[in-house]
Amino acid sequence: GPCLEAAAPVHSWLDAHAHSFRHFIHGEFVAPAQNEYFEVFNPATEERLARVAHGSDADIDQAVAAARQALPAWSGLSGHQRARYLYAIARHLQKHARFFAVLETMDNGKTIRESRDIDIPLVVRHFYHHAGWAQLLDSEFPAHQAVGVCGQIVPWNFPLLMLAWKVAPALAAGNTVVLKPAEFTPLTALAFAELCVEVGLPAGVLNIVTGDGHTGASLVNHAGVDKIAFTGSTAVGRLIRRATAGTDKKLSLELGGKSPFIVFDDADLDAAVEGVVDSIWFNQGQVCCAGSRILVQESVAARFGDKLRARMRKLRIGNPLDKSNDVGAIVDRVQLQRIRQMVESGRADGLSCWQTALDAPSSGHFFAPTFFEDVPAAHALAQEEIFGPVVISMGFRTLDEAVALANHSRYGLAASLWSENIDVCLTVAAQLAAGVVWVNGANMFDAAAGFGGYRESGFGREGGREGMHEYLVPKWLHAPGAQQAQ
Ligand code: TXE
Repeated sequence: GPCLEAAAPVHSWLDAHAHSFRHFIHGEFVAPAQNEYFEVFNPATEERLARVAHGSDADIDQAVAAARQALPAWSGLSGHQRARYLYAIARHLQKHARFFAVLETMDNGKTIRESRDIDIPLVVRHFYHHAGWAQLLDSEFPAHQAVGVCGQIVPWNFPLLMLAWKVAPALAAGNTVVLKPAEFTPLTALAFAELCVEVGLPAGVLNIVTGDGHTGASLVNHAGVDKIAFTGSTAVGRLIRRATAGTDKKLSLELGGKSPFIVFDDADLDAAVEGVVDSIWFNQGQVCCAGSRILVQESVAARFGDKLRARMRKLRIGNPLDKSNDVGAIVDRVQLQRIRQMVESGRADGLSCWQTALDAPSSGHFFAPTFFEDVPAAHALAQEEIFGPVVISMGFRTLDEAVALANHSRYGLAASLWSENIDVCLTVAAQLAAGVVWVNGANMFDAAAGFGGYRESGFGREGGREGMHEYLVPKWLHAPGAQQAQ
């Protein structure tokens, strides 16, 4: 029978808020200026979870003013003092880890196994890691200062993790923040705001304005913002790049991908098949660095295809709160529709399409794991980001052909290489246009590793030392005698 994670703590939290949430500005929950709200649903059940404030220009203005006001005191603290807040946030997240995991699963549709074992532990790790950077700031970045007020816009696929990737380095470096969560998944960010109150983070250091693309655009266009950090679609990334061109705003973009997953003939094929599971069925394929394009050496292609289908038959799809399920729900009806259309167009073009049986609740937004074999490299399914549980494959003969196919993309986020020959992996890795390369693995993240793309996958890095540079500006200070004066 099903082994369900208890949803009661989240239900009582929602009840305690009367299923209604306001913006978080200057340390308080503030009603939206225009009194507009939007609804948030659980995509696995279509249950309405809450109504959430819809941010207007006036709300963004108020949040930016709060961040501006808090900036001198916050950036004036020593790194060591800021580190204490980040450590406290990490500890509190750890304490409430199960609550955040369940809330994330109910808001987003991802399986509880994933939010419990991957998302929330990575969030905690991210705050610990950046507490470390804050502590070392004066010795590691002696001639730098904070950028200022940062506008951060995050997507719905890893709501709290994307918040952590952006908020942790920004605060560590002494910036203040206005964050705009994605409209499908704002709830963990709001619970995080409560946690910041609990740890005594000074008012205005982190502000959260909920809303949609209009709210995001209002943040991008606000003259009081010094930096924009965005993760989301390439189309919106392009709009933001245009909107910030000719301004003095610093910008980092983490956009789409169509990452190659390359299987050489000497690979451990069973391990590679498990790699595909981590690559494309993790988070229902709604992952910017998903290995959505399998390139497989022709001599092993048929065997690999058989093994993959056999593994797909064992995937369990359904209620994300059921601890035994591998694949949960698609975040929203709109996304489900996009995935359906792309799969239908592939079928209409006569491509070979294989799907698992789908035995999932009919009320939720579920989609069966799908495998298109032998897709021509120029076909839309081989070029466009599907952002769903859909993988395609194509064959190659030589190493050079593998590299050429892998780089035949406007994206360049990640790549995954499978071979028992490390020379092959290193030779290929050196030639790929990809910001992240995994050898005999997929979707491995670490707070210490700078994550980001080449080409239309964006620019800037999140995590590690490179990530800190996104939130600092260098300053060469020439002051003879200053050493003695101290
Ligand atoms: O993304 P959007 P959507 C890709 C994926 C997916 C497609 C559409 O292929 O199918 O994008 O998803 C905010 N100015 N990715 O439409 O619109 C928006 O409110 C400022 C890849 O949901 O890019 C949300 O907070 N902000 C991806 C965030 O941008 C704007 C993750 C992302 O939403 C805005 C998500 C505007 N004009 C989708 N318009 C990844 N790289 O991980 C929207 N937003």
